[in-house]
Amino acid sequence: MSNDARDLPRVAANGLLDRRLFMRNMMLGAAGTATAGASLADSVSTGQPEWMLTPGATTEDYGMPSRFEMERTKRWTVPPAGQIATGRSIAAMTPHHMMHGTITPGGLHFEVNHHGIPDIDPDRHELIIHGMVERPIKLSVDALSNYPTETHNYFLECSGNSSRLWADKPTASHLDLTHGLVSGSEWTGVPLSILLDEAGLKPGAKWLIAEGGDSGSLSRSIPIDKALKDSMIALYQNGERLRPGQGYPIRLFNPGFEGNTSTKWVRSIRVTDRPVMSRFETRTYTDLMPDGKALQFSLGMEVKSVITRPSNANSLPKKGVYEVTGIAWTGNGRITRVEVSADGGQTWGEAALQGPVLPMMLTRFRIPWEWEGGPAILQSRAYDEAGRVQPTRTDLIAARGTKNVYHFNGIHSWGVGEDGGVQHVYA
Ligand SMILES: Nc1nc2c(c(=O)[nH]1)N[C@H]1C(S)=C(S)[C@@H](COP(=O)(O)O)O[C@H]1N2
Ligand SMILES: [Mo]
Repeated sequence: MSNDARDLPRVAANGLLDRRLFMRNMMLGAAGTATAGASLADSVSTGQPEWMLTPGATTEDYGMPSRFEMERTKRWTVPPAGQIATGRSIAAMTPHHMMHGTITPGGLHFEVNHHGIPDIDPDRHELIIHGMVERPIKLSVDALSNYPTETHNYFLECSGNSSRLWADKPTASHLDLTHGLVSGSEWTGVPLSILLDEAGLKPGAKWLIAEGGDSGSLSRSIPIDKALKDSMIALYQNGERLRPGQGYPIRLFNPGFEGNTSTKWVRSIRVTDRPVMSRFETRTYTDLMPDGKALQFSLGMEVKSVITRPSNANSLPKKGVYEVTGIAWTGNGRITRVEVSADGGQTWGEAALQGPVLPMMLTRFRIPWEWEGGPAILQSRAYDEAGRVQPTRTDLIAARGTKNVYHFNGIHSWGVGEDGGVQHVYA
């Protein structure tokens, strides 16, 4: 095989290479340094670090990540960790520049808590299903745990994710701040249809109002069709019980819908014939259009993607071949294709998708790219099985104006400078 990147098959301008090159193990410019055989063997017998000299720690009841990882792999929190919230909400953003694969570790899942995280005793928490039902039911967490469960990998995205990208100028340079309010997990829970069936829906039941057990009890109205299709009362996340910030001990989970409908710490589900018009669906979470009217119940999340590496957090140390990778997702089902551009959207190359590609879950994409040392603008564009394509920022704004703060799904651009620095730009 040739060692010269110039011989590698190009699929788009400014250095984008064929996605199949990874399978042929042709990563050039990799970081490993070759040392002569003899000196390498020496270092194995002489270079013993202190942790090899005495027996190590014992095991723990509940294991934690390495203290080195705890130190460097952090969510971006607002307000910063340890400070007292003065505003209404507290958020934590997933550091996607440090993530690989598609599952977000529990401790790094994003969080939006409008009224803090309640410290709920699972033995005292109950879910009540009432309203337009034949038989209202009350379920303890224990009782819920005995129902049949389903397990699915799903993304969860706050509709306010990427809201800064509506601004005139690229204000937030960091990936955490622009795309940190989306995460992916394996969720296990009881299908809501089973519980609604047990309660028995009365004729005319069209919506349900889910209310959380936090002090401000966030409530949202959810169409009954969605609830019967694939909503669940989630108990487990990535095999363990939900984390407190994710709704411990139980949360509603509406796959593909905007995050705020997935009521955490859920304690009441009331079946009704109409939406309740709670403040979270009138004052908050509506989308103001250019004509001054507001879209309401814009519940589904649209097709979207972002390059997570390189990003502002990883500049390019030298010319060479790099993996450009990122995540794509859509509330409409599966991602079917992701393209990457290195010239600001003039030419595009198809990225490889990491399988299995699951509906309403993060899909990782990657493509090899040779950075020749000149300026570049890296972008990704996702397609889904509903035939939707991620719009350019310009097209999105032409359609929706800039009065709105939610549901930004436009193409994101990373500008690469001649010094290898990477920064968020508008292209
Ligand atoms: N009870 C309750 N549920 C809630 C919230 C909340 O503040 N209280 N925040 C909502 C918002 S705005 C989002 S985006 C998601 C975030 O879920 P996560 O914190 O598990 O990522 O939870 C939703 N459910
Ligand atoms: Mo949200």
